[in-house]
Amino acid sequence: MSKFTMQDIKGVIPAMLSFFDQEENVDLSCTERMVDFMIDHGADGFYLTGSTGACFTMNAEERNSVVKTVVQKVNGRVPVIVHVGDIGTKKSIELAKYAYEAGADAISSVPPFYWKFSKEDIYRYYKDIAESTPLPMVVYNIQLAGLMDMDLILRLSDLPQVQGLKYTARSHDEMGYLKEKLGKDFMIYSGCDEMAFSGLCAGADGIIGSFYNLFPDLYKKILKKVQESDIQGGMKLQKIADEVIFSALKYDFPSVLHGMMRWRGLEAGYSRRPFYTYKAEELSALKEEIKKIKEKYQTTELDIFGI
Ligand code: MN9
Repeated sequence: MSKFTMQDIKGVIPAMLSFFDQEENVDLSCTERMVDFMIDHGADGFYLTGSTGACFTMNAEERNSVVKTVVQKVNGRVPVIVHVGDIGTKKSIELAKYAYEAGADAISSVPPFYWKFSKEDIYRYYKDIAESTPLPMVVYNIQLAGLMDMDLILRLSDLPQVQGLKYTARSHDEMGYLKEKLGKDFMIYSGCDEMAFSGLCAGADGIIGSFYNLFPDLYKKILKKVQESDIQGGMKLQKIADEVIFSALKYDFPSVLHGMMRWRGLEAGYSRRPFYTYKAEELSALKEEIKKIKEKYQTTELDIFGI
């Protein structure tokens, strides 16, 4: 049974990568190491088997093995949200039931995608999954799956189990509006790592994203700046993070993150095809770019990369 309420799920939440070995098997011991690394460096929770976690390259058994391993390793230290999205309500329900039994604190899903589902289909998809377990549901609005409009989001938020929204869109005015309208107990998570600072300023309760695998510590400082109303300090840290992200996004994503985590001294596993796994030398130009960012901002924040 979860000891966290939905309102306890806040702060900096890595959308966890899935870690594979060189033969592309799910690497559960690497996954366990990464759980400790992220918690030790400020992670306030985990978001598992989502798009950053390459969930659509994995079968249900593999997704569940990640969930079980992480929930056990976390051992109640922070809450765990499990993304159960799939194109097939029954498949998602099975993943949701597993997440509940494994001890997750919330479930989440992208809308069904690929075929152009109607708003009514999408509504029913969420309703059916949300009603299949007692866990709260975090709706996930993301361009990759086709952004849902405001009417649909508001309709979904009326479902009692729908208690949060992960909002990976750049229209922060809408995110702020939703927070205002849905109230303090409806949790909103800003999903663009490039806009974490502005997302938090717009009223988001937390941030869920890919780069928090790499430097949750830097984003914890950004969160603190917001809490202290230090606009200049927060903007400076966000700019540093942004320049790193813009440089990293010139490479295959999220594969590049595994390589960058290695710079922090972590054995951070490999990607699964068709995601590419970089050799160290293929990322040397990126390292040079990051050195320049460090010099430009005269910052010690990027010393973590050993540059
Ligand atoms: O919502 C992630 N979105 C996608 C989470 O993967 C599309 C973000 O964390 C981005 O990866 C990040 C980089 O653009 O903001």
